[in-house]
Amino acid sequence: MSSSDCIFCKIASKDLPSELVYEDKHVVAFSDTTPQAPKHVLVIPREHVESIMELSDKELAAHILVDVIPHIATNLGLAEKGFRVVTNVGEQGGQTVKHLHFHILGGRDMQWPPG
Ligand code: DGP
Repeated sequence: MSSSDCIFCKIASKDLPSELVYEDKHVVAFSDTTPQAPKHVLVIPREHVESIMELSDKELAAHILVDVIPHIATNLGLAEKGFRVVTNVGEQGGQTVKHLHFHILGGRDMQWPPG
């Protein structure tokens, strides 16, 4: 299912351009347009899922976390020094795009706590 007014659905279907980093049958990853670190990639399911609160497909969740994110982080050269994975949920979580996405951030020291 895709949502006709969702920009990430349009990126997944290539109706909107993106700097593609990775894609397969279930997942697309592309560079963030407002990078918060030297390497900043967004990983999304092709299927429109609003956030992890609506993510019921365990195979898809495992694919993203076990296969895709480590693969991309390795390809970006982030595996050795480390990186951060973030998924914002809802208003107080700071989610601005209502299509599930995992931020991969790396290439600099990260601070904690986040803002
Ligand atoms: P969040 O705040 O967690 O919902 O993150 C949304 C991210 O999506 C934010 O870092 C900016 C990025 N973004 C928004 N619109 C676009 C777009 O059209 N293309 C790309 N590549 N990134 C976008």
